[in-house]
Amino acid sequence: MLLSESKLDGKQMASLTFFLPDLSFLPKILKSNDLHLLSVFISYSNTCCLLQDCTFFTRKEILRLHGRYHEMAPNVVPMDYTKDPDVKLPMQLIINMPELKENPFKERIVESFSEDGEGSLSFNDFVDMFSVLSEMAPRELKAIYAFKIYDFNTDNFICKADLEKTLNKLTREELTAEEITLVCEKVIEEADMDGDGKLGFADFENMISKAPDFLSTFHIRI
Ligand SMILES: [Ca+2]
Ligand SMILES: [Ca+2]
Repeated sequence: MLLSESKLDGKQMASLTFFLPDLSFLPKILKSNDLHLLSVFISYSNTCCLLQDCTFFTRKEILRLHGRYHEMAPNVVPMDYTKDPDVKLPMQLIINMPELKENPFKERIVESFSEDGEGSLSFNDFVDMFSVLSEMAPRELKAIYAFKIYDFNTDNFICKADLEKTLNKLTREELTAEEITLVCEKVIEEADMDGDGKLGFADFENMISKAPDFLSTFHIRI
């Protein structure tokens, strides 16, 4: 359903406009120009905003996250955020956190949450990242970011080359190149519902709905 096709009543519109300005995820989704992602996101963000003020963390957890962010670069990150400082930490610092260090997708994860697209994270980006990766984040939101993470060349599709990279990381290069190619062809053949030879978000969503455990690996505790 495209956003423009949705028939919202006045009350729903009011709740949308109430929630939208606070959504720090939104610019990134909008950048992808994908209305399907946007409409999926809005329906879920409404639910989660009602629950917990747009992040899945309590105030105490956010303070703890800030402690972690601060300790990576005490000279750069201020303790006082009331003046809205323009501070970003480079990817290299973030991917060395114990929570991410062993993750084969660590660079892609950080890139996917980086507002500047270069892998640097502001504190907001940092909170978004751990929020989506937390166990409380809804499956649909995790699916949106999983798709972004596996879309290595950021063209809004998961093609054979993206899948090959994913598989190489997952199997730590235990499969031969031929085996990888075969598996990728098979995955695309089975999941490509509209027959364009690559996986759009709808194909991907459908594929992971058949693999209930798929997103359970998408959790990080902090
Ligand atoms: Ca791609
Ligand atoms: Ca397709």
